[in-house]
Amino acid sequence: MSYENILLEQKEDGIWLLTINRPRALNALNIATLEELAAAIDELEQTADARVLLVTGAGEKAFVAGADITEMQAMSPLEARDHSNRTIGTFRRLETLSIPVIALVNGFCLGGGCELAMSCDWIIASDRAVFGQPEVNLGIIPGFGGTQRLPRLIGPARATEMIVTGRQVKAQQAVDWGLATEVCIADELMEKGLASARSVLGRGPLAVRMAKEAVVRGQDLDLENACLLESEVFGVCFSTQDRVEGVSAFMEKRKPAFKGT
Ligand code: CO8
Repeated sequence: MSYENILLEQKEDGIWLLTINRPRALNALNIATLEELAAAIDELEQTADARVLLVTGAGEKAFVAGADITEMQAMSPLEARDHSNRTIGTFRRLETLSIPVIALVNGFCLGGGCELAMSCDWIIASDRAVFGQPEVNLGIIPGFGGTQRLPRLIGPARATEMIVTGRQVKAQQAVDWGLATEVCIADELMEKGLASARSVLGRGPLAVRMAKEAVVRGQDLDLENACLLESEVFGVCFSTQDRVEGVSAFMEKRKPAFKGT
């Protein structure tokens, strides 16, 4: 499928890259881009050899500088609510995609951009990354999940402070607070992302999928039910050939050859 506002490409065996590609508008998420993002998620769900997805923004200045503010000007309250709802659905589909999704953040990561990055499984930041939820400056609040995901990631006090003041935080602060996992120099961001993705590839594909499912779905449950979910998913792993291969390879002191079955 061809897209106008995003690029979806295979970088290496098993590793796919989705780039938000509107650098002249700092990759702001207009409706067309969000529709393409939803279509790309459909495509990735059908792509058997996709094992890890990297998400980034084109150009050197921004990951994504937010939802497209120009489009918001004429929105009615109902349209705004529907748009928010629809996009929250798209971001949830990214979050629950069956493969790990890594955000590579290379500059402004604001508003809807920060919300997109937080819908990924983890964030690697370049030293030029700046995170923030500046919506209050526009007289609105985050509408793509920011009021919910940010406090879950960095705690309610820091999140509320960021959201009600519009305070922006740099890469190292984001790492210190648990929003990003690591920071690197900008030129090395893609290589860091690829290295992180490659470190997933040698593992049992079904185990990776099950682990992500337990983590993502478990977040919404109380501890008792979340641990029950883990036991269920753990049990499912025992129905796979990968489990037989992984355990045999350990016993035989060799590298496992997982087949994803
Ligand atoms: N939307 C549309 N266009 C944008 C956006 C945006 N979010 N951000 C930047 N641009 C455009 C600028 O208008 C400019 O275009 P042009 O060259 O045609 O004038 C171009 O990108 C370059 O931007 P600047 O000239 O402003 O670049 P600077 O380096 O001077 O500043 C900033 C960079 C600080 C990032 C600045 O562009 C800025 O403040 N951008 C807006 C950031 C922001 O407020 N983001 C939050 C948006 S609201 C949001 O995301 C809510 C999500 C939920 C929505 C629910 C919908 C119903």
